[in-house]
Amino acid sequence: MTEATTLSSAVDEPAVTQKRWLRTAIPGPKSLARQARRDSAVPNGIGTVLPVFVGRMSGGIVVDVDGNQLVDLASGIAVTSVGGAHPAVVSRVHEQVDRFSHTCFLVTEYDGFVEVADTLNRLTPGDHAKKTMLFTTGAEAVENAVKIARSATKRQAVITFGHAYHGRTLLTMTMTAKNAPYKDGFGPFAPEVYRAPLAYPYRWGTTPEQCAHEALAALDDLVVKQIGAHNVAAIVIEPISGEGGFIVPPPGYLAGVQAIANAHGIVFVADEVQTGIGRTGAMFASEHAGIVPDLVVTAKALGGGLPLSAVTGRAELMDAVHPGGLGGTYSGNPVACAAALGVFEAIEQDHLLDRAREIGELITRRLHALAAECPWIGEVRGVGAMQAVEFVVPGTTEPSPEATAAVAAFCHHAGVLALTCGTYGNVVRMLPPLVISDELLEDALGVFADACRSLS
Ligand code: PLZ
Repeated sequence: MTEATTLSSAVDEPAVTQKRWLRTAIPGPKSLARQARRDSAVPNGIGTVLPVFVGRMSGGIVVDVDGNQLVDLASGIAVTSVGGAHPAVVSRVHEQVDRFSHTCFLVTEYDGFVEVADTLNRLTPGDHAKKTMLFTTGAEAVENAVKIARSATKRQAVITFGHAYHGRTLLTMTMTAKNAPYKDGFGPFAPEVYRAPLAYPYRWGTTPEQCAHEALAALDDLVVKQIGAHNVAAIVIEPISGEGGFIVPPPGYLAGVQAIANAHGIVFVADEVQTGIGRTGAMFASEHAGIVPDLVVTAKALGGGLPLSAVTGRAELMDAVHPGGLGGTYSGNPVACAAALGVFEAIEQDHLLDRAREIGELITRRLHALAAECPWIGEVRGVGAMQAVEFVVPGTTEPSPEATAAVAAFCHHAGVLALTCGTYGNVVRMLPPLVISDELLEDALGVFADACRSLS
């Protein structure tokens, strides 16, 4: 991919040049003209990072309706990891939609569903017997992982962590850590959800080893003393917290969490909705930590832009639910399954796991050099093509959401689509599509560096 400067697609238009290119201010006049209609038709409750309307996506480029070419460092929040219109996804989607778009797997069956399940059973960590159930959204899959764990253990309590994000439905919103904007005013929340502190090395104030040790002691206390281990159905954790700030836990921590779960017959669930399907340079982030979750939750990049999610896990757990206990009208929609098979094909054909690691190395090299000259950068962290910068008030560890917002705005106006995240709103994250070229990435990182230099 690195040598490619243009990418063609099925759209009957010239290929999109893989170059950042601004014709107008961002947002441009055509986006602005659409905004009034959007504002009157769509509620204020849905915020938009960058109010530009998109006309096309190709490789590492998002083309807006004004013809501006933005560098994509978002991938629609870690969804279009193989690009927004990868030929392997596009052709399979076309082929499937020409045949049929839906049957409901609860009514009649189709091959794509079983093929995606088989593939996830093969690719997820561990060589034990596994089964997969498909759903539509990440939140729905997390909810179902909890249902499966409760059904299998006959227990009710669910443990989640500080800085966690698991979705916006009642249960997953309850499991999510941050109040605003996700939970504020939406209570009462679901019962039997407990929260342990997350090992967050940068903010723990000790060595990483001590951080892991103390956070595990707190989890053990919660399980054994506060809830009672025999009441705990599941421990649910993101191997790297996504919305919470791309928090990479210290070595040994995730294995320690798994050990506590295993010791008490608690179902250990990895929420790999943001980290999974190649993002971190391994198919699953769990692999970096050497953990083997009982259940793995995937979504986002799985469907390559079409809504598809999954719970994959130990066959005996998955089969603990009574027939008819799992379902959903759109669960494992055939077009979304076709897209997922295209995603798996693209990852293999384009060597995108290797590419995610290369992207990670390139970004880390540039960001560490930048951190040495920019006092607003508190920490650079991430794994593979999931990298972030935490911004602080210079000379302190006090979060600076202001600097973060300023850097993001600078990038947006220069045509680089970067996202923020973090419990304190002080993290800029980079989630480029894995098909982005080195040249485009270097260009975007140059803009990011200029944005950091403009602080002070
Ligand atoms: N688990 C780890 O990252 C979704 C949220 C966007 P859904 N993250 C993006 C927003 O603000 O709504 C996410 C995640 C992890 C679960 C989910 C939920 O996935 O497909 O959005 O339901």
